[in-house]
Amino acid sequence: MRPPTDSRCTPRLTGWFLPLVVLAMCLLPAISPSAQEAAGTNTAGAPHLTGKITTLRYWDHEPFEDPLLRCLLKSFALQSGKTHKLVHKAPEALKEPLRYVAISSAATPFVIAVGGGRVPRIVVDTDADGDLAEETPVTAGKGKSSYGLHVFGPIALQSSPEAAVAKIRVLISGKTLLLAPAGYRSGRASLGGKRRRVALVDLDLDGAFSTVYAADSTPGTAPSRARDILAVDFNTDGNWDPASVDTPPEIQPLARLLLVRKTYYAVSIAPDGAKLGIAKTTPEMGTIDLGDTRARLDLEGDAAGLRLSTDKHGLIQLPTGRYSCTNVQLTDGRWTITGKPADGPLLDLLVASDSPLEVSLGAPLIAKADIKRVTDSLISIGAQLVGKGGELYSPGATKKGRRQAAPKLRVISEKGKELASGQFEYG
Ligand SMILES: [Ca+2]
Ligand SMILES: [Ca+2]
Ligand SMILES: [Ca+2]
Repeated sequence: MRPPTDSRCTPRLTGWFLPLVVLAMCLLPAISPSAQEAAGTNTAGAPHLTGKITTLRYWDHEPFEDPLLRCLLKSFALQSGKTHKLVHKAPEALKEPLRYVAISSAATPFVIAVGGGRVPRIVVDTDADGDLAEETPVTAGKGKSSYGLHVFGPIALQSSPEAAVAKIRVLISGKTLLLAPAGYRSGRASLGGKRRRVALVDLDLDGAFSTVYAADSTPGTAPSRARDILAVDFNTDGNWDPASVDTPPEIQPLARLLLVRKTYYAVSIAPDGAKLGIAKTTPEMGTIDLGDTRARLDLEGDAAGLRLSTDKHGLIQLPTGRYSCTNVQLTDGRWTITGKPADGPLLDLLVASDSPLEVSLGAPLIAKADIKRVTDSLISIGAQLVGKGGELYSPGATKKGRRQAAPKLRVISEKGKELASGQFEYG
């Protein structure tokens, strides 16, 4: 096993300022658990496959040896304790002290218990019934524990008697547990005039590869993240880039449409993921109206994952559906500044065909200091700009594609005397 080396898959604060006091960060790569925590699923079994049909083969991989699974690893903090609220029968075969983690990002939440000892053993509630006494303990794979990581699995899960079986791998390092599907399906499909590698991942671990955005989540809240993944090697470089600049993100939550250049494709998937249908389509369209603001939005939704810019009238045309904005890039043609919606209406946008959806974001931007007390004598100060829609921007702007100097900080007393000063640094 190799340690993680693919920096594109490691969460970064690129474009954000590290606080003046740099806090120790997690040593292991992970998709933020908070971004994956919402529950609820909508398993959309495709009624029939349409368009060109591609056969996808299942590949079993070690998470750190596969670029796609490495990007999808999720990290969880292990909690000490003799019991867990989701467990009514504790594991009998593990030595104390026990540690637990609840995997709430799965279609059905389940618990993993970790036993003490030099080489940890784990018990997974494979049927999510809260009973760990019936489960068989798993020992880390031989010869696969290196760099302080213990690797377990593949372990089969079945979230309900009707559900298909999903397989996971679990990695443990100290107080951190990492989880990934044990494999995924992939093949080559014809898209946008080229044959491109595509992959399907059962990310919510319900055994089906066709789980899309849950359109029935509570209005006004961020939609469910429990959904599967469609990855497309858009730039045909053989890698999966979750945040490519010049192409759509290559790793997207699964949706019913896929946009390649200016063409929409309808995506249909057999629930077992073995067949993928892709057909050109003309979807019903709606409009987002940003008024005077010029911006590029990254959107996730039941219709599609999209990266779209306003036209000269501040309008964005897109398929009707329910979306969540994940990134905003404001621009005036020369300057750009990027931010993320923190909460509020940008997380839940309902686009219909009858009238444009007016969305308020961008200027005026209000400067805000993000102050945290690290110790009694140490304070961490970060800088943020807050937009009209509650979105948070890095104060670092780019001009004609070049990043400008980081801003400075001055701490002033009530009498106007400078007490301290410093320069923010890019992280
Ligand atoms: Ca069980
Ligand atoms: Ca699934
Ligand atoms: Ca690529």
